[in-house]
Amino acid sequence: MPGLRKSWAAIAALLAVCWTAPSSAQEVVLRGITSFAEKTINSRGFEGFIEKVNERGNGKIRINYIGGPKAMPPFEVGNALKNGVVDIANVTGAFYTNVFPESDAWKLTQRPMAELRKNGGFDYMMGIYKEKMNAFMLARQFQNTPFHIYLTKPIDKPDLTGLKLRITPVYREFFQALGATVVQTAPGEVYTALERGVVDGYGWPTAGIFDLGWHERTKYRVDPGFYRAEVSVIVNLNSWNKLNTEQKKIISEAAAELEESMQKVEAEENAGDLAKQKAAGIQTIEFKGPDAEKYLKTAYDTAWAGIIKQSPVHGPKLREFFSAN
Ligand code: 173
Repeated sequence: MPGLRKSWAAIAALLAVCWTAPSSAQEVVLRGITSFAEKTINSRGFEGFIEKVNERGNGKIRINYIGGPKAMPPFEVGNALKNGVVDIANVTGAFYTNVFPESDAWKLTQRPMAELRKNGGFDYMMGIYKEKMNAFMLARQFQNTPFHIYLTKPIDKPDLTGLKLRITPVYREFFQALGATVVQTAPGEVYTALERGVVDGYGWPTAGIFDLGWHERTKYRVDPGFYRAEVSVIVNLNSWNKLNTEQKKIISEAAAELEESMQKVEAEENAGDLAKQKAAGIQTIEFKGPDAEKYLKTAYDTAWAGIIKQSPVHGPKLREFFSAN
């Protein structure tokens, strides 16, 4: 039966083509994770970046988006990236101070990333990333968004005595210096802590409290905001070094576009959320004049003291690079 033999041969040939297709195309797949809930403000930039890479990657490179805190607890993302359990991560320094304490210093930048990339500050920090995390930063998404104290009870001066606040390493020294009792939780536990009255408030950036329903349990926002939130795309160095020039270019370009485009996005998100907070009945407690000055000075001085205490060599150098004149 020559006809049948011929069609078997055709199927075999087709199978052979299919079989060899993936390896001949040499598509590299990177595992990507976010430390913030999927589709919320701090993950959306990363999700857009992945879409871009996957569109342009076109059989050469792809990011397999594993997801958010349901897939991996936020405070474990740093170690997972260091060990190559994931290749690329969307995360903030405060979530991996267990890998290296200086990571939390990004919140203290008072110069734009574009300037830090030129003045040596970025490279200095990348030296620490390489040594302690086997990683480097592709893009910082947020750089002009301050943090605030959000409360369920009012205060009338910069004094948190008698209040218990939810923190991450971002806020620890500052809130304690103002007299608060603190309890560290991942963002995913904040709603329940507020609901049960376990905490009287929490630290968080200007935007994002609506994403997780916290506005329902929040009565006051304290102004002025302090520090500058940092959420970045970080990549494992071994994973990066395995990429060819073209694959690196696709990722680097998408990352540069992300860092650049987020500046407009974050300004819009912040203005939008401030208006929404007002409409939701969240009152502003605003410190002015000497109170505001003292509040901000305490914020920066206590945080730098904490970093320098943990890292006596790098801490003072980072302070020089990151601080305003
Ligand atoms: O409050 C937090 O969970 C936190 O540290 C953080 C950092 C950057 C952006 C958003 C939240």
